[in-house]
Amino acid sequence: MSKGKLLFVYGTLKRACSNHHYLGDQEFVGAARTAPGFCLYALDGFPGMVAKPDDRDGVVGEIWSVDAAALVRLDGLEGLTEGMYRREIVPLLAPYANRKIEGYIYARSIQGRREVGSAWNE
Ligand code: PCA
Repeated sequence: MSKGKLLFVYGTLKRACSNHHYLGDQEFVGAARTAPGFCLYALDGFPGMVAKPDDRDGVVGEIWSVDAAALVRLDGLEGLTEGMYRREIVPLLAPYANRKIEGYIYARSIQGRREVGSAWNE
């Protein structure tokens, strides 16, 4: 039984990462990777995914099925109303291609931040 909306997570919300308890009672669907054109930057103990036109590898993460209440908590955590992240459709590779699944795109400047490539493992 699906909880609701599918969400792509790539950072602290992943299993074994620091904010994963926000997804604790939600449903894991599977591992996923974005289409090429995205990369991660290290922010203050968490990553930000941004578009990078010449990227070839994409970003790895997980698909979770989340209910409406959890999504409200996650949007609060990710600072959507403060303009920290935007929740947007992220193009993913198979088996999630063309599924209109959203993830959190970093919405502030990455100037001076360290690029960490495809995977967040901190
Ligand atoms: N949390 C969200 C966005 C970045 C972060 O650390 C995630 O895991 O997808």
